[in-house]
This record gives sequence, structure tokens and C-alpha cells, in this order.
Amino acid sequence: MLKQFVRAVVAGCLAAVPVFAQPASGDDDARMEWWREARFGMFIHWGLYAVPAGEWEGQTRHAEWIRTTAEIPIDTYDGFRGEFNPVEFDAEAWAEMAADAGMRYIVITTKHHDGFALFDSAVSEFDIMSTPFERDIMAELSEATRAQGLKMCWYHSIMDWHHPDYLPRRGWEEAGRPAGDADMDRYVAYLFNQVTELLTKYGDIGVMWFDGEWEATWNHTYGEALYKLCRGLQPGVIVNNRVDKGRGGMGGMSDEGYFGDFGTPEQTIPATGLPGVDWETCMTMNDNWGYNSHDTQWKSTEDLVRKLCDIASKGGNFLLNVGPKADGSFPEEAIDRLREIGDWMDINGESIHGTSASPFGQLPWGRCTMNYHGEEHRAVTSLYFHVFDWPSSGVLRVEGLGSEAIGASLLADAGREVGVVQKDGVTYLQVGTANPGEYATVVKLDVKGMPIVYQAPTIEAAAGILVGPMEVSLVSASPEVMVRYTLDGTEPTTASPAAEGPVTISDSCTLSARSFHEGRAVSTTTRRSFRLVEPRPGRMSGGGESGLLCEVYAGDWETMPDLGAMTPAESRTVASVGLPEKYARERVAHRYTGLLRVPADGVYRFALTSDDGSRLLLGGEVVVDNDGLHSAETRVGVAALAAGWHPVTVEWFNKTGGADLSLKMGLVGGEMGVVGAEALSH
Ligand code: FHN
Repeated sequence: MLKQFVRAVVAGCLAAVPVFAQPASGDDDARMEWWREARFGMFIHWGLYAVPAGEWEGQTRHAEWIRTTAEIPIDTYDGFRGEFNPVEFDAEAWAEMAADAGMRYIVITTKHHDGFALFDSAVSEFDIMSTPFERDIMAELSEATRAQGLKMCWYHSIMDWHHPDYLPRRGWEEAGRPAGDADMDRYVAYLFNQVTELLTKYGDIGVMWFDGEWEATWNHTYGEALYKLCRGLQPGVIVNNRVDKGRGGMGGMSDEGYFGDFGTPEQTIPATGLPGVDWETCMTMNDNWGYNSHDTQWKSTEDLVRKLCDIASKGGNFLLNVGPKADGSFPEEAIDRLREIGDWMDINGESIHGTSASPFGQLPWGRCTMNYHGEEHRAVTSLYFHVFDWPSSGVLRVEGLGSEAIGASLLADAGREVGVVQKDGVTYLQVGTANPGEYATVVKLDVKGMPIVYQAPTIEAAAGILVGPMEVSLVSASPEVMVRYTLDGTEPTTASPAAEGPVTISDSCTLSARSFHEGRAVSTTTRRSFRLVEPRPGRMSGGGESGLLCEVYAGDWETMPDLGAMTPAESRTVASVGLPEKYARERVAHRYTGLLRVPADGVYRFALTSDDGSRLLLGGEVVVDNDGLHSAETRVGVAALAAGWHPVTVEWFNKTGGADLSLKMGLVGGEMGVVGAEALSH
């Protein structure tokens, strides 16, 4: 019955005209309210992979990916079920540690990529009930979580290395586990079955946190159907952007037109928040999601608290991970950090929960969050300054605040009053030389109404180098201010020229810009240096043949190797930089060499996209470095080039999983286009 029901749902959704229908924003706001208020949650990665605990055949750097990274045959891996008996598992203790740490929701892996379900699934034997433990962990944890007033949320992997219908197989196990009559639609029905179980058997669920969406067999149609399945089963549930295909790599934010209620930056914090965009950074406490008994790289409590402040100051949520051991206990190092974070949150939690992003730009000494207490509370805004670097002078300087201060206090010192002086666009908080707090000491400043902040101008230019006259824009986010500037690095004054539009520079200089309002400076000064350079000369003629030489190497790398010093396994001529359609080779590297034609003197921008690492060299100099293990990410570089042919090298490697490579170029300020065969020779 359930299978027919889900097939009908899938058919219904899959048959639906693909529309980018999003629920009305009013519904969205109500649905997202608890999540936006929460700001802080616990991630839990737990499953059979905790049994080997990161070690296999003498290698100790595995974790939740161990079945793939250690190439463990499926029958051997399934055997871990017999050893999975977490007698120390205590749902109440887990939920209490999360609540005491100031976390407001828990996201746990109901099924990770290995396919093992931590819940009692009616549609799979590969679940917790086939272990000696035989208890529905998700049932126990959801009850304990709600008892602590927290939201229970499910992580669920789309990618599945166990189900016979999931495609693709891992490259290394294709021979031993052929795809046979695997049917992805049949797998999707299975996936929908389990998601239906998770959203019908365990009460109110806060978030469906999907993952493993990046393989080519998952697509936007499936993603839309899955999003609608979740919302249809629990209309109030929140679904992350990994349900669909719109996630931009580990940077995590969503492309337009895809489903998902929030972006999911992973192991990284965006440089700035994005107004009106919901996002959550997920991060490990050490280096691994799943438990690794050898991993001692624990982040300090100070580092974790400051990350929480940084994320909240940008309007994001922090999902901090714990990887429990196979016996069901948390690692002691995690317990210690949760307790210490909780001690800090006991004093400073109001500066995190229910706050919104800072109205300031970068603050040199720390971060800021805010909470506007609407008209019913005398229209007051509380500004929370998280001070990382305590002022030795005993006076904290806040630039650019145009609002009238009401009063200030120190959360860490039982609300001790703090003197406030406002003069010439600067607010001085007399906090005293002794820092009463730890990790990030919070100074609370109440101001009248919504905060007025004069942002320092931004200096927008196509590049930091020029080969001739170049326009530079001086932009302030505060419409009512006048931007004045100097070109010699000195502080702008009311006598300095005003930027009535773009400023043209023709030589090396240090441009300084500052905001002025009603005849006085109201912001800090922004500075940026520019260099006049000679374009690198090119050769008058190209090579004999169109395209590039591509040399192919085999190896297992985590960062770009020195391919030039290695012997290629094969080489061929290719039209341009890139990979064949559906290219899925793993543990491979390419080195493209030849000449690139530049049509005219100028400063050129190059965009290099790759999964995994890559780099671009021109004339032997690195112009773009996009090295490292990552999903498809784009890095940009610039070079001043004269018309002619320039020696070009592109190097790329893929460890495992997805593969991607492309190169675009264009004059700075102009359109970028794929570098085609017509511009390449060797
Ligand atoms: O491959 C997974 C990984 O194991 C872990 O679950 C993280 C956490 O978000 N997500 C994927 C990597 O992006």
C-alpha cells in the first residue's frame, strides 16, 4: 500500500509541469520563523561507519565515507551491523547536551551515503532493526529532543551506495557489483518511501536536510518532486537546498530557480551575509563528520564560539557537528566543548537567539548582531557587540553609527552599565581595561529606533592593475551620504573632491574614500591601491596546430601534483580545456599546454571552474589557483596581456566523485566567454 501511495506521489510530482513555484513569502516567513530565531543547532553523523571509527587496513584517515574511501566490499561493510550495538546510547543525555549548549534543533543522519537506516524502516532490511541493538533510535531521539523543547530534524542522503537500484555504482566496485537492471526511478520510489516514513512516523519534523544530490543521476525533476513530497506530508517542514540541483558547491548558496528553503555552506562561512537569504553553515568540531578515533584536530571552544558570533552577525545559522562513537557515547572532547559553549550561551545567548545580521560593515575588533524591539517596546534596537579583541585603552570605538544611544551594559558582568559618548560619527563605549568575559565578550548598546549606520564606501574596480585609464566606482550603502576621496592615501576631509560618479585613474595610486553627512565624516575610510603595469608581450605567431596538447596522468592526490615532473600515461590533442560529456574518471589528472591568443592589449579576467583542483598558468606564472578537494568551484584571476600568443598551461585533477573543468576569459569589465579552439594552438 505504502509503495503504491509513494509511486502515485512520485508519478504525480514527476508528471507535474516543472514550475519554479515557491510558497507565498508570507507562508515562508511563518514556517521559517523558529529556524531563524534558533541560529544554532546540533548536527549528528552516526551510523555503521562508527564501527571502524575511521581506520581500515592500517589507514586512519577515513570516516563516514569509509566504505568508498577504503573500497570496502558491500558484504564486508554490511557485516558491521553485527558489531553495531550502542549500549551507551542515551537519547535524553544527547538532547540535554544540545539544549544546554544553547542549540535549538538537532539534525541527525537517518541514512548516510552508505544506505544504512538508523530507524526502523518498513522498506529496508538494512536498518537498525537488523543489528543487535534492535531499537528505533530515531523514535527515542525525537521524543527526547522534543522533551527538551528542541526541534527534531532529519538528514537523509539521496546518494545510496547500498540500494541495488541506485546509480552510479562506485567506480572501484563496478566489477564486483555490476549495475545489472538497476532502475533509478525505482530507487527514487524507495527514497520517497523512506522519506514518507520519516515524515509520518515520528511526529513534527523541523527540517529535512538532504545531501548527496550532486551526482548526475539526480535531477531537478526529482528534486522538485521530493521537495513537494516533504511539504505535502508536513506543510510546515523546512527543506534545505540540497533537495534539488541548485547548490553552488561547498560555498553552498542556491542558484535561482531551484527548490530548497536555505543555503548550506559547508565547513566555510560566507564572507558576508545576503539580505533576505536564509543560510546555515554546517561544520565539524574536528576534521571529520563521522567518528574517527585518530582525529585529534579539535577546534577550540573560543574558535567555535567566535564562529557562532561571526555566522549570526551575517544572519546565518550554525549547525555544529558531533560524531558519536559506535557505543553510542559522544567523544569527551565534544562533550567538553558543548559544555563550555553552553556556559557562554547562558550569559550571552540573547546576543545570538532571535537576532538578525549586523547593520555594520567589517568591525576591526569583533562582530555585531541586532534585535529590533518594535514599536510596542519603545522602538528600541539592541546592538550586541561581540568583542574578540578587547581594547587596551578601555574604550571600544564604533564607527559610523548615526543613531542616538540610550544606554549600554556588559552581559558578562551582570549587566554592568557602560558609559557612552557619541562624537563626530563615532560612538565610544567605556568598557574598562579589564575584559570580564571569555571567548567573545558582549557589550549591549540600546539605540533609538532602527539603527542608522553610515557604511564606509566600497571601492569597486574591474581589477587592481591597469594598463591605461580605468574607471573606479566609490559606492556607499547609505544613500544620504556624500563620498569624498583622495588619490595619495591620505584621509579624505570636507575639502577633498566629492565622487559625483565613477572616478577615472590613469596611474598607480592609493585611493581613499570616506562618507560625509551634513558637513562631517560619518564613516571610516576605505583604501585600495592600484598598479599601472606593462602588458606582458605575446608571440607574433601561434603553434602549428589548433587546440592544445593534453597529457593524462593516473594517481591519487589531495592537492595538485607537479605534473610537469611526471610521465603522462597518455597524451592527445584536444580542441580546448574541458572534459568529455559525462566524464567520470577518478584518480586522474590532465595537463593542457599550448598557446593562447589575446586579441588586443588589456587586462584580462580568467574564470577557472573545476572539481576537484586546478590551476591556470600564463607564461609560466600562476594566474588562477583553484587547487584542493572540492565540488565544482570557480576561482578568478587577472593578467595584463599584450596582443599575441601567450604560453598557457591548465592543470587539473579529480580524486573521486564528480568531475568538472572549464575555462572562461574576457577583458575586465566585459563579457566572459569559454576559451575556444580558435584561440588555442600548440
Ligand atoms: O558527503 C557528505 C559528507 O559525508 C557530510 O555528510 C557532509 C555534511 O554536510 N555532506 C556531504 C559532503 O558535502
